[in-house]
Amino acid sequence: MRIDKITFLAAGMLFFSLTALVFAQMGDNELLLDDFEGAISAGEQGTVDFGAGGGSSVEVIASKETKYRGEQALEVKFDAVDGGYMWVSRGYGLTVKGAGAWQVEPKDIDFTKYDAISFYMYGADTKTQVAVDLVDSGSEYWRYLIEDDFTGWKEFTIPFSDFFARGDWQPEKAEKNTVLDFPVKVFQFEPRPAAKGTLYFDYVRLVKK
Ligand SMILES: [Ca+2]
Ligand SMILES: [Ca+2]
Repeated sequence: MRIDKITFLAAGMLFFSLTALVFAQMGDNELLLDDFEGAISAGEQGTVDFGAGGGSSVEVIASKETKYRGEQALEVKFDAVDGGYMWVSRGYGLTVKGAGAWQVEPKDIDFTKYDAISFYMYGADTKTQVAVDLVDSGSEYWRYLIEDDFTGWKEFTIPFSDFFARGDWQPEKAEKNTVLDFPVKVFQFEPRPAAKGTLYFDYVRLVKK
């Protein structure tokens, strides 16, 4: 009886140690920012800050069918015309307050642990570029361009050092110091003109490359 009890205790301790180790490693190397679960809705009371101008248009909904992880992904149906623009943003300090729906708030993230952002995009093979923007703590907009030249899910991991400060546009209030100031508080996607199609995004993380 005694041996059984010790064996049981030892097995239990081993299990908890391994579980703790796995969680510790996940915590060190990667942090889930956004899985696009829960309500995905439009408008000022919505949960995604998105819109378009200059003749372009964009619609954003939750996709239950095409998803990479969990119950759903972010579906972005767009028509990007020459001279137009659009944005699809999740994060903090935006006009749409409900877009601040990350798994963890920027102020609680130790950005020294991570050096890249990672996410999955389901391509539409439109041959257009998709701008991936980060907004830093001084409201400065940073950009990296990826190609929509594939179909199906593809993972992108973009080092912070590969982003460039946008020269085409910055908000009035931005501290335009061309330094990526942490914490980053917003990520956003913009399919660039001219193209029309549907893209999906899922499983946005901070990672250590
Ligand atoms: Ca998801
Ligand atoms: Ca800055």
